Amino acid sequence: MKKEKLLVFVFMLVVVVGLSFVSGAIKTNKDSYNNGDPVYLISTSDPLCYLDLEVVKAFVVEDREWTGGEVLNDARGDSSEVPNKRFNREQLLEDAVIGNFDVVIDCNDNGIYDSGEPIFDSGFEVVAKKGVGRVLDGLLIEDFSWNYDPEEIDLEVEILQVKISVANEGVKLSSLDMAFNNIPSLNLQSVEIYVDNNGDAKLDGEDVKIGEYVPEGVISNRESAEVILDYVLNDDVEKSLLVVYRLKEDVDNGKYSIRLNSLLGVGEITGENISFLGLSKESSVLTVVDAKSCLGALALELDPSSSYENAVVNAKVSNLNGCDGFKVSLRDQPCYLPVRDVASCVVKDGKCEGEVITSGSKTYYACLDKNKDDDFVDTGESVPAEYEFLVKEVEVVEEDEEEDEEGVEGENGEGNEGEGNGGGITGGVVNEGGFAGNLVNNDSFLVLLEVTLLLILFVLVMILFKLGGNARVSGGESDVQGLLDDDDEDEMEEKKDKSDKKGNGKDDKDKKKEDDKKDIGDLFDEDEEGDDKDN
Ligand SMILES: [Ca+2]
Ligand SMILES: [Ca+2]
Ligand SMILES: [Ca+2]
Ligand SMILES: [Ca+2]
Repeated sequence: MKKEKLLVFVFMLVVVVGLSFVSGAIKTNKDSYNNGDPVYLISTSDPLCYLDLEVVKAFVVEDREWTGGEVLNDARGDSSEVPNKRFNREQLLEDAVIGNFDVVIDCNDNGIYDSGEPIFDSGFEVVAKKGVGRVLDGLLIEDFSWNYDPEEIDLEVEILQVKISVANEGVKLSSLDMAFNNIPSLNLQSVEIYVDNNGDAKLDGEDVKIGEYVPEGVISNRESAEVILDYVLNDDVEKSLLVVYRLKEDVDNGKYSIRLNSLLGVGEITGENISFLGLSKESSVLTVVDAKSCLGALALELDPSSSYENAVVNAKVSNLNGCDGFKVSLRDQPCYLPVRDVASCVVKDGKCEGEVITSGSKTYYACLDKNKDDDFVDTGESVPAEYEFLVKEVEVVEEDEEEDEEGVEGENGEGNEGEGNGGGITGGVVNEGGFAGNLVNNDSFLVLLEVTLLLILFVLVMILFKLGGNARVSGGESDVQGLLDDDDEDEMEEKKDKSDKKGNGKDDKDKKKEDDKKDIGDLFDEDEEGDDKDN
């Protein structure tokens, strides 16, 4: 019995000693992490498992009570290998997700936790990082003035845009605190907060209202207000908030602005209250001025609206109400263009008149800045009127070609009558050149004609001489004369004379040769006849 008791004792001792070798051999580098953090395993036992293995399998499993025999399901999808020895850092997780976990080393690789295998049973937790919200400057809205305009009712004014974003987790926006700077007290319908989805700092159909403050009565200077918001701002998404005043028609003239003091929300994961960083932010300054008094759609009448000559035209402006004392600019360009007035007038009893000196057909414009915002683009602020410069129908002589032909014949008179008609290019040139021009052109043509005729005559005379022979020269001469006008006869004679003088020496030689062959008497008589004519 003593032996048996001894054996049992020894066995128990071995088990206890064995267990002591494997228990508490592993742990993670921290007990608590944020989502996204890396997680490392530390081994304090060498070896981890009393087996001849280089590496062993490590399981990250959901936290539970372990008694032995539980199946190991790795939270990462698969187990990982770690050295079977003492080590300081082996990465288990790169990017921790939220939860509570234990770590088990499966020494015998059977996918089951066996009693005695290394285990980190107290485990580690991964908790969400608290969101961090920020407010940044948005598009700058310049200080501006506003007045009530019954012809173009617009009571919404955008006064401030800011950008908001949050890191680590989404945030449900809960409230916005703001303080007014009103001189005097502000009479408005509401202050509205929009998510400016198209980021243009203008209220439009893209934008979504997420809260509003409706005051009871007027808001005095330095008063503050809280706007309850309903909007979830997602992690890592930047949005723009737009603060819009919805004014009342009878808001007092004055200067108004607002300051955002705080923006609060609740973390979507952590449930923690989050106060946005980056506040406060001041809005632009709204200056409310007198409501628009000058009303009516500007009308313009030109008297006369057409004429045959440049004239003084009365530009009559009318159809105005409450505009007395306002200046109306009269222009020959559209009102939106930065051009000088051609005339102006000051409204009295809803109308006025200016004198415009016309110069050709034109559109004239009347321009009146009814709402005093330094432009002419608002309702009924500009109007055009047509002025027509009439031209008398003048019969245009379409005889340019005929005129040219007449000019050739030396009849210049009609060409000169074309003054001011502005015919074709040719006509214009003729007119500009006047009589002298025609003379030059016709002269050169006449000279050309004369030279041509003389050349023909010369040739004919030469033929005559060649044909001379036995033919009767007197007969040939009469034939030639039959071909010519009476007018040209003298010129022919003159030319012939010149030719005779030039060719005298040669002619004499020819004559001597011919004398030898032909009847000398006949030729001699002919020469004498020609000489007699010249004389
Ligand atoms: Ca096992
Ligand atoms: Ca546990
Ligand atoms: Ca917008
Ligand atoms: Ca205007």
